[in-house]
Amino acid sequence: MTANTPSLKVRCFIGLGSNLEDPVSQVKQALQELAELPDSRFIKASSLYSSAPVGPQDQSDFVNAVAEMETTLEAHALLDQLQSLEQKHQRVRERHWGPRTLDLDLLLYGTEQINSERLTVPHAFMQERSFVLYPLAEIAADTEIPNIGSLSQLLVACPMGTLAKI
Ligand code: ROI
Repeated sequence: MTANTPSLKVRCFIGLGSNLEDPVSQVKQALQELAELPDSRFIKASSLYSSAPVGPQDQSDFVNAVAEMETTLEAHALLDQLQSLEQKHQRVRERHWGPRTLDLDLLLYGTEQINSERLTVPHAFMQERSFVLYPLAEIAADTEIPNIGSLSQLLVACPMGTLAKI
């Protein structure tokens, strides 16, 4: 069996973020929808967190969370599912690093490193973003980030900043 055998269950983590159109409801609704994805099992989600925007500051604070799933979908097939959920939320994304209705990022897919045109896993910048690392630590403190290091080491170098549990 190879890592790509479709029936193999892969543990993965998805980052959720929203700062438009009632972000708490957007994230809660998206967690529900993740639980209904085909060929996947929802395991758990972190608390919801608020944080000041990383990037342009002239936008509202974000609501963030991280979900743990188990899936038999190949990574790009899972990405397709996540993107169609984003579309369902009539995702608005006005500009690069600007406000958005719903962002669903595939943070980790098993221990795989993926660099395709559509997908970078581990997710780019996750190692320096408190709104990813602290929610992830809440549900999976022992996580190793492929080619980067242990989550506990990354947390030492990443202050919580404005991040707060809602
Ligand atoms: N900032 C925060 N705090 N949370 C996010 O989810 C988030 N997502 C983004 C950018 C615009 C980079 N900033 C963010 O895509």
